[in-house]
Amino acid sequence: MNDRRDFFARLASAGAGLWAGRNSNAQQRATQETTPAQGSKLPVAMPDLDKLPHKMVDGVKEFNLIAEVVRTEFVPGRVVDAWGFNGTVPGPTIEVNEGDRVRVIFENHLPEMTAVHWHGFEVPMEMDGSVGLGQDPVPPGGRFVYEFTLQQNGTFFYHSHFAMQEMMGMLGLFIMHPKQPYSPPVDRDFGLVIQEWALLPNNTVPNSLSMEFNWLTFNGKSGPACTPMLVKQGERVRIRMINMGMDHHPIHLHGNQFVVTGTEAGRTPQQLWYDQNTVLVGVAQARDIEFEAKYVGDWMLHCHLPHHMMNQMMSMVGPVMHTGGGMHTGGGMEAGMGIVRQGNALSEELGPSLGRGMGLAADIERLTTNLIGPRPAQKTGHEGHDMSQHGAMDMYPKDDPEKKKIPGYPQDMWMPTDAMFEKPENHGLRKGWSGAMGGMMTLVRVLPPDVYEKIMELKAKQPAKPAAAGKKDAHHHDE
Ligand SMILES: [Cu+2]
Repeated sequence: MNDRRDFFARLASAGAGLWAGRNSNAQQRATQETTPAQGSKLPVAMPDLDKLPHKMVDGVKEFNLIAEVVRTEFVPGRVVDAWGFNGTVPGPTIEVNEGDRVRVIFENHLPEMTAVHWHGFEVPMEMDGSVGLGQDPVPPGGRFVYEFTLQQNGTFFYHSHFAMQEMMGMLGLFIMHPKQPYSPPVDRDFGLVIQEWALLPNNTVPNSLSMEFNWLTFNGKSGPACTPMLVKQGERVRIRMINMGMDHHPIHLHGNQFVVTGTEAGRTPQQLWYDQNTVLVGVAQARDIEFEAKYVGDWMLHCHLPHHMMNQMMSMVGPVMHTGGGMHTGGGMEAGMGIVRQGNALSEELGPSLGRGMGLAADIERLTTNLIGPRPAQKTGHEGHDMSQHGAMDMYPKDDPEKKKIPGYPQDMWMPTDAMFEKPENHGLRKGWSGAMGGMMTLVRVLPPDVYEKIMELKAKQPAKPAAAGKKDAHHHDE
């Protein structure tokens, strides 16, 4: 708690100088203290995700990439059995330079065929990873060697070209640094992989058939579990984002205007840059944004689709009944996809289920409830569960008959869980910060130098994390 108070004291003094003259000394001072090396070889930082190591073999950069089942957690306690690469989902980031000769020794540890498509790469068709057209499928236990020379630069990615496997998570970032450094240079370069998932309650396996998504992730983590991007005031920042899923995501940054400097096809000419604060990252697209981090603060970066700003909560808010029993959310697959055989979409029977169903078996999903007061036993025969005992719903008085009369009430919930997300990168965040974070949401923390250094100190004290099972092979080949 003392740390937190100190932080705010420091923040207040730093802010006073800053806000007195946004274009003056505070910024210049911060710029001079920039630590990372500038230039085209500045490595891309991937919050919550690893890089794939390589070894040099006869002048070729050789990578070992393994497709496999990956057990992961989107937030603490939300266990997911997804498909990824080398022990992570999304897969580790591959980072090379324009002009490099690259060899990827790919192994399939999945129980079915697959291959790796190199999205946007100008490589021979036999190396494109489109099964049937350019190559045979890689069978379970099989292996395939991709090799190409890369004459492009920018933010690219790799993924399985089997649609259902894409929705199981088989995606990774592939950075090609340019021969001629981009201008202006940046001090920070971050990468974010955008994915969405359909996960039924009490089920760890994504439903790859679903048209509805209830978990949204950056680099395999959902807010508030996403590790913030740390920046010192005055630095120039690039954030690269790629999207593979069923939805386009309008990604919005708080407190800062940015320019879009690149797409999935590489660098955008400077004449085409213009100020924005929301950029649509469409399916199969990449967008690079850049900005000067002028203003100290903890700035949200998030998808602005309302349901993408939250985790699995859709069953519990929205048009809820106030009589206590609740209604089914989620019908069968047809209802979940909005197909109505009889009645109409707004009828009492179908209303809450349409567009909310998570597909197969969704009819055993929990009932909606108004969350006020004790809840009667569900019709499924399970013991009634009193949500008011969670303590997270303190915002709502336990019994308030007047409020219950207001149409639509309640909508949002406030569930701060700061203690679950204590890590150096979150040091000094305002109490209750985690209540604001959900779904596809992370932070760009623009820090005064002293707070930045304090966090670096805390990070240095952290024990090294053990490598995941699938990553051991890969680390062998590190230089
Ligand atoms: Cu979105």
